[in-house]
Amino acid sequence: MKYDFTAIEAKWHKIWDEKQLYAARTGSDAKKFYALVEFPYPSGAGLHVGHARPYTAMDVIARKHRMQGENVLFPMGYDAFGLPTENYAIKNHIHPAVVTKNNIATFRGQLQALGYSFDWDREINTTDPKYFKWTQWIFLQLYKNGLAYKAKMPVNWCTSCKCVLANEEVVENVCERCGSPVVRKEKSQWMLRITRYAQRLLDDLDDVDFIERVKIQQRNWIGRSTGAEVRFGSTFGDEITVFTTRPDTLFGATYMVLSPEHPLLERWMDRLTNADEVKAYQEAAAAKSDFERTELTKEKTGVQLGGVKGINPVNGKEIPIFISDYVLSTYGTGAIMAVPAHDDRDWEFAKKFGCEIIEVVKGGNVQEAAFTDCATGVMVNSGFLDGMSVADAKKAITEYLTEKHIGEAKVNFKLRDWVFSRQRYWGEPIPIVHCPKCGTVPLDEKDLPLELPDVESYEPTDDGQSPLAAITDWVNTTCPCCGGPAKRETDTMPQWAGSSWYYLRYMDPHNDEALASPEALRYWSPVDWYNGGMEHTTLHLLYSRFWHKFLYDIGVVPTKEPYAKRTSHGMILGEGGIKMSKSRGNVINPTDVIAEYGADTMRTYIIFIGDFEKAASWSTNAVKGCKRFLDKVWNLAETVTDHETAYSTKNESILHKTIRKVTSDIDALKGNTALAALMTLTSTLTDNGCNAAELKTLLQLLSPFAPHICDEIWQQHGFEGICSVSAWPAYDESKCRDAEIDMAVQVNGKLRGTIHVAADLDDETVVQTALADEKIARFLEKTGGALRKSIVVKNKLVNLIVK
Ligand code: ANZ
Ligand code: ZN
Repeated sequence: MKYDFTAIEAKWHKIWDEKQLYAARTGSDAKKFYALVEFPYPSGAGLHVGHARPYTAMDVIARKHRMQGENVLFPMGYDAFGLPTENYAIKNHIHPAVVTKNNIATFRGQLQALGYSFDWDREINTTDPKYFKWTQWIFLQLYKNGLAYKAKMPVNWCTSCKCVLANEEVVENVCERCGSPVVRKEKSQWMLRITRYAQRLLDDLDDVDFIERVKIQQRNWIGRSTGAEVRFGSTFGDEITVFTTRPDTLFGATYMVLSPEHPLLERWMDRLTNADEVKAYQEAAAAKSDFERTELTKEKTGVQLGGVKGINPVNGKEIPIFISDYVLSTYGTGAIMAVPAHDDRDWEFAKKFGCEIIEVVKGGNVQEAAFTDCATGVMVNSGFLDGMSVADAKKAITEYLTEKHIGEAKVNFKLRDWVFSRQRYWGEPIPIVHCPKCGTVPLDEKDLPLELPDVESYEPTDDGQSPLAAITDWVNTTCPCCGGPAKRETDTMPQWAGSSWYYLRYMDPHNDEALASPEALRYWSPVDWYNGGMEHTTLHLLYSRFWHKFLYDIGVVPTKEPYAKRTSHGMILGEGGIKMSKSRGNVINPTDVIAEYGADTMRTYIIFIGDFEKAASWSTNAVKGCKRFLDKVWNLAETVTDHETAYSTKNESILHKTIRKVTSDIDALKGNTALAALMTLTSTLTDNGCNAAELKTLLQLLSPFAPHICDEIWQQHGFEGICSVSAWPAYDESKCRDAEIDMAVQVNGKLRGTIHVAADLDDETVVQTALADEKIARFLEKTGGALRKSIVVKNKLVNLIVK
């Protein structure tokens, strides 16, 4: 019979579905295993091979754990709100809901064609009102707990999406999504206080099994800095508080810098002798992004404030004050003491503006370059700190500042609050009403979900208003508090909202009373293994850890962390190692591969392609190689006609060894080497002959990778049950030893005997065994020759040259 993968795959999809073969059972006594992959954004382009890699890898793991008797939850859904759908809808005059529905249908079809063992009964869609009811409910809890607030602040504005972006969405000054330039705009925004969780988000990384590069990226993003706040005086009387990580260098502060947005400037403006110049500089700075402003290579700019001086609190020295855009308003206090001798940026600025450079840590030549080493230097020109190490000086000065009430120790985080509103249509409406009498009023929970109105046009406006603002019927409402006329909030939530808690919904997706029942949450939490893209490390992964911790604090979820383990995959590149892109025309569509070679080949190949964590490039030749491998399995099965229940002695050792290897490789994300071992096993069984027991084991080991063909062959041979839910084969460590073989022993090229040794034995041991053999030893004694040289042909013969 021919290996008709198309018919076989269709047949088994139907059987798996009818039998609900991969359904997860909440409350089961079996050990639970929750395997999660990042749900896709259902774009118009359909599923691509970049999805297939992590999905297949996790499916292999889920299938193996299921065969090991665990109660596996492996769910799938769609993260369907967002700009690309909305932009497509605008261009083609189709409602985003319709676009979403069509795209989801395409994705679902592709995912099913790949044969993933998802529990389809738990499928979710973030744009479903039954789902986003709970996204809105979480927002209300955040609001009631003081973690959601509205604030006017400078935000990142994408000139093309006409929408604000979170810091996490701005990459090198352009919009992460569309690549257009990002500018700064002062706007009133909904914010989430993720900063309140900064320390816990950092500390609890110690308790989870995330790959190291994920932990490092999150730690850097959270960016904890320890130092001190110091209150300087000024000749205008006002205090200027600065944040510094180097309070030890206080005696070396020769000027100060305020950010162009610093609130003191407005207060001082009338008294400054160069107010016009200062105002012009402020305007220029406002047009730049943080990225442009802090770029290290860029030339420093600034303006000295005329008519005012700062006063260093430790020595009473009057020093100039500048404004410069290299000081950000959003970090620390928005003001710094500048120590050009020991800070690179300050040094550059001082050279350009002719500021004094005073060395306070000995060790370099501070007129030539800033000396920034704090491990070796000794304090100088610093009064009572002189002679101390930097570390000791930090402690001493911080104590001094505290005692004199001019400063104190301070911890700062780089992490900023999360800008949570978007001026677009296709997102969750924020469930808030603005009442002229009562102010900001949250909707009643019983009025959730607050659905989007049906509209004709959802084009964004240039004035930065959400398209919802134009739908007066929807906007005008009554205040839940006083019953008077009020207006709805018209901004919507960002794409990241729905994905911040979706893993909880899978635990109990049809619940109308709660986001999930306490029993389901207790049973399934935490996610045992979550694989996803590195690009989400400081976005989705961090946001969802934040929401989870909040839900833990209000008693909704039972664990502090959502995910016990996090891994990440490398990218799939086009043939020849270049990035796949539409413009290059080298995008591989999994559907085409499935049509030509079958889903089992596609799955096998995407795992065989290389180290899971590293980038790998597509090779059509290697796809064909994987197809030939499955053909070989198919052909091998046709040779098996017996009903043996035990392995033959010939194949016993390789079978046990392969079980051992595949069992550990799958959980180590080394599916590629597991498959290599299965290819070797298939060849060996083909050469040696294969019995029914041996075929069964081969099929079970291969089943997580290529489940359709294995279920089919299993059924054709009348083996009991269904292969993909049969019990994972066990191995016996004692039988994993190497097979034994006979080797010919020659003396000076003539056959003189044979030895029985373990296969693949090292040359030296082979020679020693040959010399020790009774017959050979007697022969050598008789001829009286001494060994001069030996030649070993692996697993075949050893030739002893004697004289
Ligand atoms: C004096 C000093 C001397 C500093 C020295 C450094 C070296 P991190 O590690 O990033 O926290 N700084 C403080 N607030 C700033 C702001 N809003 N914009 C730009 N720079 C700011 O760095 C903290 C250091 O960055 C602070 O310590 C301050 O310069 C500067 F030898 O104070 B330092
Ligand atoms: Zn009211």
